[in-house]
Amino acid sequence: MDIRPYGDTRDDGIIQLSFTLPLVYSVKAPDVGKQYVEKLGFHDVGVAECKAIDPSFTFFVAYGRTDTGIDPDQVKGDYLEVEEMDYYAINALIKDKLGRKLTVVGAAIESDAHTVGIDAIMNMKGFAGNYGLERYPEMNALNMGSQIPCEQLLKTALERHADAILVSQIVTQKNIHVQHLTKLIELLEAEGVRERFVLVVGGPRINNAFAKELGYDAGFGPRTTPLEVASFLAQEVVRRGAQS
Ligand code: B12
Repeated sequence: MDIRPYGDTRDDGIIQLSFTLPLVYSVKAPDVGKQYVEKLGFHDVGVAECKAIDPSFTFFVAYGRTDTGIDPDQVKGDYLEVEEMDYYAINALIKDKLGRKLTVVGAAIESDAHTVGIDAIMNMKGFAGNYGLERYPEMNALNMGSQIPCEQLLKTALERHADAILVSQIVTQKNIHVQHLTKLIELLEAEGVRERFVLVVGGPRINNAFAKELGYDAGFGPRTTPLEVASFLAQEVVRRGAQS
């Protein structure tokens, strides 16, 4: 069954939009914004905000009604549904079911210099009110930082007998992330060690379906929290341990 946006009453189809036009502000500007939103197919359009943000740009907040709906049941994809646990339950699961510490190494690989994403997940201080993986007493977590060649990441993962490798890829210009992520998979396969690791990639333009296509076990996108990642790792490593 189709659903439509909720603005004032159920299914009224009202959406709020914000956008900037390369337009010098004038008394005509609100009408330019309104007619633009109408051209997008909205009706009953109102312009709530219209302001110069620069001598040659105008910013708008508008609302309008759409007749378009969507049936959520028709939306299919390869989504990762992590059963989120709390910090104490994750540590207890590892201790009781794995019987040893869970080892994880992480890095932003190759030319990618962005550290904040991998830090958010791994650093002791954590992110979004969650502790990072380094804080977990039942985890041995090593954050190698950024611009780490795939060879060095793999060498460290092997030396530390890691259960999981975490890769961050932020820059996606000209699909550079695909090249980097494929390089790591090819290296793991060439060394015959792909199956030893739970292989996870994250970044603002990563999703689970894309990660799976490239041969990774899971992909995490924007706004990922350390708890989601820690829950996934604990459950997946324990599950694999039970199978072997
Ligand atoms: C800070 C920053 C930098 C800093 C990085 C400093 C540092 N120490 O990290 C500096 C100035 C060095 C930089 C450089 C560049 N940057 Co920059 N940068 C940013 C910026 C402003 C913020 C990124 C950030 O810290 N986000 C906050 C973190 C918490 O979010 P996140 O990375 O998405 O991480 C979350 C999730 O994605 C996920 N996640 C991320 N990694 C992982 C890993 C795992 C395993 C898991 C599970 C989850 C996970 O969890 C995190 C928490 O929720 C963004 C724009 C933006 N607003 O996002 C541009 C941005 C990422 N940069 C960009 C670019 C182009 C560059 C440069 C190429 C610019 C240039 N021409 O020189 C260089 C690249 C250098 C290089 N070799 O990599 C582009 C990327 C565009 C693209 N699609 O490729 C962006 C989007 C800016 C833009 N709009 O153009 N940048």
